[in-house]
Amino acid sequence: MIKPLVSIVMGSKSDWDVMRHVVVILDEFHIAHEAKVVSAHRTPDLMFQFAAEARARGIRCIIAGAGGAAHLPGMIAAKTTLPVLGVPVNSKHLQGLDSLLSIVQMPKGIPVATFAIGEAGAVNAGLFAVEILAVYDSELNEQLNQYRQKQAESVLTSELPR
Ligand code: RP5
Repeated sequence: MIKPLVSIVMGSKSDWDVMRHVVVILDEFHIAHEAKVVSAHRTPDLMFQFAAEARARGIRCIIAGAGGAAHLPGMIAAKTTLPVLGVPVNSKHLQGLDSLLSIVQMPKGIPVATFAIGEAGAVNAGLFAVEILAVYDSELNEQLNQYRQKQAESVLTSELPR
């Protein structure tokens, strides 16, 4: 079995609807990945073990999505020096603003790269992970250029309804 390079974790199965967009991006770039539920407050011991062992397993970066009091990305970042990319998941009562602030307002010393709330954040976190891996991989970088080229073409050929 191919060893995953990117680990996608989320606080609950209910985050999958947002986090599945990360998987779509990583699949598109053929990046080996894994996805699992790891909860900061419901399974704290698992979270610590996961974060502490990730680097030795060959993981290069972790994408962590959570909603509400979203401490998962920050707590994982506290236990590893791998880059942690945080995705704020839309929440029921505060539409993800709580998630965003919980993830982005990390006190100094332990960084978490924070993305937009919901699907846009999940897609961009996936693309950012590809960019991290492409720093020393010119073939992957070429794929990123092609992705952007396709995106530009779709804007340039878009037609508005009359
Ligand atoms: C967080 O609480 C999860 O990341 C999720 O976004 C939120 C709600 O979880 P469930 O009650 O749906 O399991 O831990």
